[in-house]
Amino acid sequence: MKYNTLAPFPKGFLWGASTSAYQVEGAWKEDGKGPSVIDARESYPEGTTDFKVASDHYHRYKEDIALFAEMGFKAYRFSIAWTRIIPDGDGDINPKGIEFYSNLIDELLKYDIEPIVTMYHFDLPNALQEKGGWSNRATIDAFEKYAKILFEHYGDRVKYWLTINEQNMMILHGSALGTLDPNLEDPKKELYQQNHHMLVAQAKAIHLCHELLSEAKIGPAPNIALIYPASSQPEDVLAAFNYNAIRNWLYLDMAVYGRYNTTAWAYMKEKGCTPQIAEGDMEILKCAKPDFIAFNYYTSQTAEASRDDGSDTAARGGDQHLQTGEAGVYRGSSNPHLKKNDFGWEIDPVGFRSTLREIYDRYQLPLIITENGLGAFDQLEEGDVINDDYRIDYLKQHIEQIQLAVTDGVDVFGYSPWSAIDLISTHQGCSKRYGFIYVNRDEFDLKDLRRIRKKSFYWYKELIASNGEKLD
Ligand code: BGP
Repeated sequence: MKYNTLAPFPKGFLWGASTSAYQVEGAWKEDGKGPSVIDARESYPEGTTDFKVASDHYHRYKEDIALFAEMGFKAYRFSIAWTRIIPDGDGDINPKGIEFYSNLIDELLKYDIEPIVTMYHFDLPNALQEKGGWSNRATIDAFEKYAKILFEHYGDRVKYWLTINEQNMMILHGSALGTLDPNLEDPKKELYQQNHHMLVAQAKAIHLCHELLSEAKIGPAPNIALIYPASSQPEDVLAAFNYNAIRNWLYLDMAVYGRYNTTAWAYMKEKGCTPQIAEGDMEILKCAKPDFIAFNYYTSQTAEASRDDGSDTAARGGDQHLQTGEAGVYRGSSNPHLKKNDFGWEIDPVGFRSTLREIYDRYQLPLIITENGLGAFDQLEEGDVINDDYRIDYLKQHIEQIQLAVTDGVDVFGYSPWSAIDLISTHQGCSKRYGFIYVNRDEFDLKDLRRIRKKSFYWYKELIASNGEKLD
């Protein structure tokens, strides 16, 4: 639809940006923090750093938040490291961990920045992983206990809660994200059992949040990307339906309606990986009602009919860690109409609008985008200048599409791109930068870690000040 006049961004729109604990904080074993599965990782892709120091946000959060405030952030999405709060995931509370996030939240509120808290962003306590991680039902109880502690300590100040970051990526790319034991005999069966446990844990957290905090809002935070069929050939269209169901709707249908998506269930049955459902699980899943949907969007994806000849798997946009395609289900495909970023990820702003519309049509809940952004090799030029026009361009094109979606009638209440400040990429080191603020370090040379405003910093500041009107 083409409009003569666009609807403005809603008043009070939450402009901000995101980070996650293990990617930004550093201080990996300070002040009583326990090891997470990320800390327990033994190897990293060649030439990339570990997460021990990251951007040293743990020690510099005041300086960082002052910069966020200078940009005019209305919100900041960050995650809490479970292992700072409960070092072994299930035992005693670590007062220093409680104190750190309490101070961080107070610092945000000092500048009227709304904290948006992700409760769990990939960094499961390693002590729980050693006891089976999400394969073990006890992890559901541990998560509920952890959630209760967060609500009790921060619920007076935090209004927006996100349960689990990108659960769908943990299931689809479990081996890349380190949540899956690679030696398992039947990894897929195990993954969908883990998935079920995470869904139950999420439902319990949603329920608890509503019980304890009358003012708070809580929602899931998957990575949702609309899947296009590679052509209008009916078999390609069906393949896209399959992948949409397995990648996207499985997670949201459960979070919102408390039921397994029909196609996804048929897929799990065919693959012999339907989870064991304990008595009472479906009731718990059914009664948890999220207040909104948060989702991360980087790009759309494309699928074609499976050829079922062992050649259906393709790397997502050239990223070997993130393969798509599965025999008999769909074949990973690329989209010839889209440009790619430096890392081979396709760029699709229009697909963003379509994704927003599709989610809203399906679930009719307010939406917030909790990740979207461009990873690039930024160059620090003389005089502390970073001309990241490509990032501005990416963000601008995506923000334009949000406004179109708002005009389409989609209820969007915030935009929190990735990332507020440079941090360590999940599996591509710190040279893959996303931030509005440059952190002066290399993969193995920490230099002075000083903060430098990028060109996009000034651009975003103006954009926020105009509530999304001033795009150029
Ligand atoms: C999302 C994760 C983030 C972040 C982002 C960028 O999947 O939620 O933690 O890492 O992707 O991806 P990458 O770091 O691989 O470039």
